[in-house]
Amino acid sequence: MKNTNKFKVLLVSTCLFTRHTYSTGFSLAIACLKSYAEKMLPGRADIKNVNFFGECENDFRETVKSFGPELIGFSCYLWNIGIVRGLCGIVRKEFPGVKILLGGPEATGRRETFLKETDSDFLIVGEGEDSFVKLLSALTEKRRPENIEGLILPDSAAEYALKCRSKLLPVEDFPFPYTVENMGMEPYPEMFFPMETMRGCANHCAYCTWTELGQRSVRYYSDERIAQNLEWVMKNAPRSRIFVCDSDTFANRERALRLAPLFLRAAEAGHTFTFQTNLNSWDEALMEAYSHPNYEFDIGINALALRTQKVYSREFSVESMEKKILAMKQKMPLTTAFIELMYASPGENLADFCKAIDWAFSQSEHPLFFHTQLFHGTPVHRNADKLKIVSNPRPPYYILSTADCSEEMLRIEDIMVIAITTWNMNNVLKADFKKNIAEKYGGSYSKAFFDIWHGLDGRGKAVLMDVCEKLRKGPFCIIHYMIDISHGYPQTGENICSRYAEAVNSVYPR
Ligand code: B12
Repeated sequence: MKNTNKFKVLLVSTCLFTRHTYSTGFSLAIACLKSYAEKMLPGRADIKNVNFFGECENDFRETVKSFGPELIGFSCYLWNIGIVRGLCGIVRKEFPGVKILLGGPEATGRRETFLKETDSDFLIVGEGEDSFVKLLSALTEKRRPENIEGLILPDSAAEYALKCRSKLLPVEDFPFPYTVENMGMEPYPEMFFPMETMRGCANHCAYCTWTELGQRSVRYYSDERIAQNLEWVMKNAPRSRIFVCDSDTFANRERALRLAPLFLRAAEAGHTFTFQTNLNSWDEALMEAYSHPNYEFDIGINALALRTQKVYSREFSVESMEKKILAMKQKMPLTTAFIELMYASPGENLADFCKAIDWAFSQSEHPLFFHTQLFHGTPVHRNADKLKIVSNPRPPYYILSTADCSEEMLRIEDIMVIAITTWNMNNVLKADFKKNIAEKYGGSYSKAFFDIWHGLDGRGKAVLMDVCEKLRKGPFCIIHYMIDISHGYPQTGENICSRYAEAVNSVYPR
């Protein structure tokens, strides 16, 4: 029988909707927190994990009423902070005795401002395991949680809140997270399945939330643990898409080579994998080991303009990248590789952007373009005034203008990536589009776009601008649209993605 005297904690993950590509499954973050807390404080807390999708206020109320938590922890990312704010309001009004804890990248970036805005009790920055256990330990002993690394309280000094960091634990301390209770849902075939093989990141990119947190200390899970994770997924969630949540699984080449047979076994069993990498450590041996039609690589190139690379602290040689991409095509002909470029970045003007778009298409059939977002807590955010960056204060925090690009120019860049990606992936239009680009525009996608754009009448331009504005505003935003379209999601039908695609295709000159 359940011990009703235990301290009850509800951990909540929310997501606005389930998208088509990379549709969200469960939150690995709260699964990790619950499993670690139960290992460290056995029998002391009753922790329940829930994942809500879409409108969830009523389901949330019902869950709080039936479970009766004393503490509710919200996992905060840029895609859910609007929802989290609303749910915090419900807790304050309808469940006044319940304490609120915030954590995750968005809480980390916004810190005490977010704690105060939501009238919450506790905020944990960075990796949450250590601070969460120490907080629970204090609360279950009815002590005031004090001197806990990574924990911000409403009365914490501003200077402390700014500098505060969580303690990074060795990953061997983390127990196996995949159980129905930890995941907060039953696994099912072909689900989206997040899995990490490491923590931390060796890079120091100035636009990333994690840069300031000492997460450069990269820590790797053991090969045995990764094998155990994969076995579990193969058995319980057959053919699922395993999204490898690492900063770069291939940064350590020797390890990646060693792990290759484990991933291959799961790929052969029908799983598809998404990996993130920046190609720095790739060589032919690695390419041969990871050549499989069920692998997808998201290759973060980020920025071609040297001035932007400097602002981002992410410099690389374009020439060496080209060599690696060419070798990948030869050694991994059936593997999908998405080249990912950021645009609307400081240091990049419209001409640089056109060059980047043309370069990306010279390298890849379907590159992906990310409108740069200004995340709270990042060096770029702190230097925004100096860099003359104006951004939307609301998520997804798109940069609206820079010293190098006016608002109008950045809007045109958005329209350009939306239109080019849509036409390039459309089954009916793509042959004509590509033929024209090769024959009339010397292979330049940007020239082709501007020619089409200038030839459009007022109505045609208005259609593209309307799609662009709606996607800028979200919640289904440019990046979601781009990812779905680039993955070949059908461009006709009754859903938001295909409705936008139909509008964009309707203006293509035939
Ligand atoms: C997996 C993933 C996704 C998945 C989501 C899967 C899911 N079900 O959650 C997919 C592919 C859908 C996705 C998409 C996007 N993502 Co994403 N994604 C990641 C990724 C790679 C891993 C996240 C993860 O699960 N890590 C493993 C867990 C264990 O770590 P964690 O999430 O950080 O959680 C720890 C702490 O944050 C903290 N914590 C978290 N929640 C809570 C709650 C409490 C109460 C406490 C105390 C602590 C706590 O403790 C946890 C354990 O240590 C991260 C990058 C990274 N390596 O972290 C980006 C990241 C989360 N994504 C990001 C972004 C921006 C996006 C996109 C908008 C696209 C883009 N521009 O890149 C889209 C849009 C998503 C949407 N729904 O609209 C940003 C978020 C920035 C922010 N401020 O919120 C990140 C951080 C990448 C980055 N550096 O820019 N993403």
